[in-house]
Amino acid sequence: MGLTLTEKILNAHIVEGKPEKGTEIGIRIDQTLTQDATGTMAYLEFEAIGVPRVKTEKSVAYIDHNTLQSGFENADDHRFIGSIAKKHGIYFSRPGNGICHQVHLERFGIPGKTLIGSDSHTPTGGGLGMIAIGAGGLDVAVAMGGGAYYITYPKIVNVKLTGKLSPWCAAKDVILEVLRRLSVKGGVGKVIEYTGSGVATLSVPERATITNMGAELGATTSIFPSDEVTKEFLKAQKREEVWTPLSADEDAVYDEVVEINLSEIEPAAACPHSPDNVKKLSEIGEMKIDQVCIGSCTNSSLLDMMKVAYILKGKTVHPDVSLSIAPGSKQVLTMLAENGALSDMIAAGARILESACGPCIGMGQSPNSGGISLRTFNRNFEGRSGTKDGQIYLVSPEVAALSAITGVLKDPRTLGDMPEFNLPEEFLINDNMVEPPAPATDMDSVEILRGPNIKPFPKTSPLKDEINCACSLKVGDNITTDHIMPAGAKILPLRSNIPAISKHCFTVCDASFPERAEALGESIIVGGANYGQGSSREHAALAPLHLGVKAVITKSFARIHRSNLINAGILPCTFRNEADYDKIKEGDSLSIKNLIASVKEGKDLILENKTKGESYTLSLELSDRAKAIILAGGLLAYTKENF
Ligand code: MIC
Ligand code: SF4
Repeated sequence: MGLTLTEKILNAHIVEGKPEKGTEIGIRIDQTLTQDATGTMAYLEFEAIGVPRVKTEKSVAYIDHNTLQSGFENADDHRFIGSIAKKHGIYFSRPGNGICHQVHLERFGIPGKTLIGSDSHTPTGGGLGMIAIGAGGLDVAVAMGGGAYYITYPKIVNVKLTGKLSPWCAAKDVILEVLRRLSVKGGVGKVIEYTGSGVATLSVPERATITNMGAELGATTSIFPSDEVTKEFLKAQKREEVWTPLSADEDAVYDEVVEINLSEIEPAAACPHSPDNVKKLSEIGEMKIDQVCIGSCTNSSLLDMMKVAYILKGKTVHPDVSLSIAPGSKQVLTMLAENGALSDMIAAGARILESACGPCIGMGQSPNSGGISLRTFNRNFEGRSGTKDGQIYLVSPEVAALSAITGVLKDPRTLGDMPEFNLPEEFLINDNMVEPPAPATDMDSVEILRGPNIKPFPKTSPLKDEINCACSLKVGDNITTDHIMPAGAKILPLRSNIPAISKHCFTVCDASFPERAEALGESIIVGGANYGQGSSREHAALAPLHLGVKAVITKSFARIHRSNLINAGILPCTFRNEADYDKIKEGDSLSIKNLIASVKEGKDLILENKTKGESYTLSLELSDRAKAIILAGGLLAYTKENF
């Protein structure tokens, strides 16, 4: 029986476990990446593990998220990350060099390699034929130290592409169609593998848009084959030598097949407040808009920007609209400056932002009250833009640009003929903003620069045999990490300070939660289905840990967040009977006994609701390694014991 591309790469990297679906495997990690909002914690954890030099083939630390620097905190974090990278063998992509995923695709990604990154959009690398997975900071720290990364051997979904995109229809519309069909829960436990004759019609940046936003499916990752198109891209990046052809065997067997004819794809938008709330533009109609933001790791490549510049050329941004553009990397921005496209954007009235995440993570450019904002980004969760009642629609760069000048949501097919947009034969290569690490022989002389906002990893302790506490919070389905640990310009500066950031935990849902949890000392959170979807931020586990949360009981969890809870030593339990969810109320007094033996033996837990005088069965499906982590009180303690 033939193999899928996912199986080929995973199997070649397995260091623990067997290639059996649904079982846990440990894989060797070739490359890691971090960004600054998760990076400080990841490097504090790496330091705590105590390995002197990274053991990966390449590890890169990017600064791209917290670049507003409205106080000393972010600048201190940048200096900390720069110095720790230099010491321990990590390449440092300085602020200004671009968004981690865009730069990694351009300069570092290699077909067939494994990459984990402390950012949920790490699967962008799947556009180059990598197995690229988003993970918590602690998992990345362990991988930098040479440890394996553990995942459940995934089911593999084949998205078979045929046909060719019609003019003005985009890769973004393709992934929106996949999201419409599969939903934000549809990818959990799965890898999405793209095949079919349509693949060859898509450039690497277009493929990367699709794999990037596969994160919104909840998928472990997404991957395209490495073919002649990949080779041309790498050649244009002067990296042809890293290319290898990679694809699934003809007779590969998939767990599910989804067929998409690219010729039938139409411009679409993900409507508020979920990336899978997808409608065709024709269904939404030409509604009036207030803001357009173009950029983010999903849509900020040179190709995207050239299309935007073409549409804006000689026009003026509509008087009722504010347009911001953030090209994804220094390479993209420089090339736009050199070929004149940047002038066309500026002349049209675009507000040019630095090459960074910016508005995507609520770092500036929040829309007006109730404002309708079209964004080329990947997430439109409520409040993420910084404006609680902002109405965010996710669209392609083509839709965004044309709407910016017309003032309404506009179908770009009304533009008529589309010129051919091709990637350049040679990209402009200048890696002067990537600092190589100090040679191993000099590492002792590198001083680590630590600002006052950088606080150590929270204390954990081994699992106790009993939990007796109250339910401090009950929430519904599809809670995102933006609900649990909001981002934005005010809170992001606190990413290296868990006690301070914890004061904002869950405040989107309930402003009094942090105080209540702290007063209770210990508590349990109850949630619905797909709890913890979205970002990889381990802060969504570390803040509850700091606030004394011992267990989170839900109908189901999103993958990365569940691992982050285990890594923090918090029990991720699910209801055996989902109807029991309805029986618990906030404030109920809860108790779980015999924890140590139940965890060791993999038995169900009994949750006693003392307020109601009822008991419910909870399942806690843990691999042997996860059991050991939970018993030790988290991955850091476990790693220190076992490394
Ligand atoms: C995001 O898009 O939500 C982020 C910000 O990039 C996060 C990481 C973070 O919270 O720091 C992610 O996607 O993992
Ligand atoms: Fe940055 Fe936004 Fe991409 Fe996250 S989704 S890495 S915040 S650009």
